[in-house]
Amino acid sequence: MDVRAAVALEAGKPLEITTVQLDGPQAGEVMVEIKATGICHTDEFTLSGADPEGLFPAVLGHEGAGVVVDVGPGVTSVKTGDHVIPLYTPECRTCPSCLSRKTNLCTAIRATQGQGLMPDGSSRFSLEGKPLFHYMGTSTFANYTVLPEIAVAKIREDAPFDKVCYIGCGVTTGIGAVINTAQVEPGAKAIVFGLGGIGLNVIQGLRLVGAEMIIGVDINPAKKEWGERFGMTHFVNPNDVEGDLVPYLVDMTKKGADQIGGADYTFDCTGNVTVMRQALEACHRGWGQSIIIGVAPAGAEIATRPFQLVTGRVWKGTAFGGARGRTDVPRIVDWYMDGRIEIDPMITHTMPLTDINNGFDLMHAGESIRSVVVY
Ligand code: NAD
Ligand code: AHE
Ligand code: ZN
Repeated sequence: MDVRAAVALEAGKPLEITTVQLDGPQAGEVMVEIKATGICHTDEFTLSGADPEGLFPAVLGHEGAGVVVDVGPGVTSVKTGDHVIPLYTPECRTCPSCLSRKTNLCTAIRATQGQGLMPDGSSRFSLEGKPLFHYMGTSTFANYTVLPEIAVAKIREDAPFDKVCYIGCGVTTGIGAVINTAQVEPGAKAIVFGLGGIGLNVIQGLRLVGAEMIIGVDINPAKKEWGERFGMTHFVNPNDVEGDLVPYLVDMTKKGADQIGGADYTFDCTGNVTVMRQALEACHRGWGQSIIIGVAPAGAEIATRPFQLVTGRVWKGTAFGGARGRTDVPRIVDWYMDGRIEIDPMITHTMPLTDINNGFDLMHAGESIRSVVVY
């Protein structure tokens, strides 16, 4: 069937809005009519050519919400008419990783997903008879897409697609990093580096769990007001700091008898490896944990003195906030619908698919928190 898509024909070029062909779902797959999709920095990362796994031509997009319109043979967990959020981290519940209970990184289909293909090794998308690559197993920059059954979370039907699509990545990643990965306790001191679509969700996650001190760090001064809106208690613009940023941040956290200083938890939401080092070194000696959320370009490496780890600081990473999608995403949708978490103010721009490149321009200019394409 013909569907409308924004196609990444090659790295570094704007997306091409065009009609592509989509084949129906095979065994264990579902077709979803995508109603809305967010534009995450990771889409920009891959489109820029910085992603070592980036493949072209492809249909990008991984932050969607929509309705199941067809199911292939053997599908049992969802049916036509169900409202769903696509999952770039699936949850098969039977692979060694799912069964380990130690990770959310289901490995059932990761190999073919990374090759831009469905689990049977083929693509459902094509353009003028030539296959297009899928992206992150989701390809939400098309008004219809095909997904493995294990890569959709069924959600309640009263949740608005143009808001809960953000739970498909940004909201879950930020809040999940706090709750699942760092397991932040009430009263903690935390520093969040990068107050974009992910960092602001880390901040609202920290507020949710009762963190006492939430320091936001961003080189864009406009982010001060944004951080405060979601619970940030202090703002630091590194460009306004004389001397080294790390001792400045450590000093801010010194309190009472504890004159060592350092945060209990820090979060990198920039993807910049220099910032990742600052985030680790701003942690408290003996127990501070630094969580890497940002994704860095091909070839980038992190560095620190091993002494930082010898003295008890911990470096961790998180993908999709450690969330098990089919289990956790419906609950996060409930939190939104019950008013426990905010989404609406972070969606600063909405646009039709024809204007999707404008969404990327707004991100580059630092003018948007989240742009959402509404089909
Ligand atoms: P964004 O563009 O909305 O926000 C990035 C923010 O970082 C901006 O406010 C920018 O001003 C700030 N920044 C840039 N350089 C900085 C510096 N040197 N010091 C302080 N602040 C700086 O991006 P986003 O959508 O919030 O994504 C953030 C990162 O998280 C990206 O690398 C993205 O690819 C990654 N990501 C990872 C996961 C995951 O599962 N691990 C999920 C989603 C996004
Ligand atoms: N392909 C990149 C890495 C990209 C990456 O780390 N993606 C995150 C999700 S970012 C969502 O906005 C992720 O889920 N990682 C785990 C995984 O299995 O991909 C690279 O560097 O090769
Ligand atoms: Zn994302």
